[in-house]
Amino acid sequence: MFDFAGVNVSKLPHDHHELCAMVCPRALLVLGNPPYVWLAEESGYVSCRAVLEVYKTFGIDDRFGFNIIGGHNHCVLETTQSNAVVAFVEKFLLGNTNVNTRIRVAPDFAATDYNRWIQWWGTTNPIFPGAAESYTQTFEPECHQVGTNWLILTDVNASNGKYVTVRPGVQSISSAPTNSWDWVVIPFTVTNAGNYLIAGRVFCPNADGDSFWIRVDNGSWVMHNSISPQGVWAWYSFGMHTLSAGAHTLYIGYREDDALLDKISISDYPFAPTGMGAPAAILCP
Ligand SMILES: [Ca+2]
Ligand SMILES: [Ca+2]
Repeated sequence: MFDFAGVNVSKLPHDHHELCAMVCPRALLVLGNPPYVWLAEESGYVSCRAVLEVYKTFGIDDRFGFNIIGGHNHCVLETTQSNAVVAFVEKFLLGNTNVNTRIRVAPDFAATDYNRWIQWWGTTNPIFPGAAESYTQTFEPECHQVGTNWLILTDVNASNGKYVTVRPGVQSISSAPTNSWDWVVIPFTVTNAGNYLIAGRVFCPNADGDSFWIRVDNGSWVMHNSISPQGVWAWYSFGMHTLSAGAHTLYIGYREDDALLDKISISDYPFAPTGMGAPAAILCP
């Protein structure tokens, strides 16, 4: 459980959905304050979405509301939260049945894929959506824009038989290389806003050849160093990325030479592929 301590407290919606669901069929309003990290509001939000399914099942979803919003001190109500409290008091303590209590406010988590956690509800089979139901796209870097400082080389153990790597002796250790001829550029599109895992099938021979720079759209370059395992083709996670629906661009910059890149996977399934991964939609000779 220590994996979910400290700054990671928000990553595991654990048991509060059960605690809140026990309040049903009585009315319940959940309030939150996302900037306070230890309140774990993203998991609180997912828990609220789960609780809402319970109230819906009983046909009383007006009895459950949540307002998880920042911009106020700890234990101090923000204006829309005060209004939410008043609405619940009006309806459920004073009997004013015309008040709207279907309050679902959590602007910080508009891109949070809560459905991943609750999609099984009603099936009696509590499992995550599998890789087969996920939105996954793969790309062969050698078939996209490969800067002239890179080489396209062949290997029977590489997907599509080819991989890319920087020219020997060319490195960019302390910051990402700045010119387009230093990059591999892969445009891609996602149909839904959400969190996506970007993974690369890489071969890193040793500690002097085990790193890349990664950037998505106009974001910051992120260094990935000490990639493991070493000495084999393997999938490595370049991290989860929150993406809006629509077109995006992945930039890969070299860092240490000898690091090889075979394939890229972008998926809302939160685990890297195995083997060669799914076939890429765009191939080249
Ligand atoms: Ca290194
Ligand atoms: Ca390849």
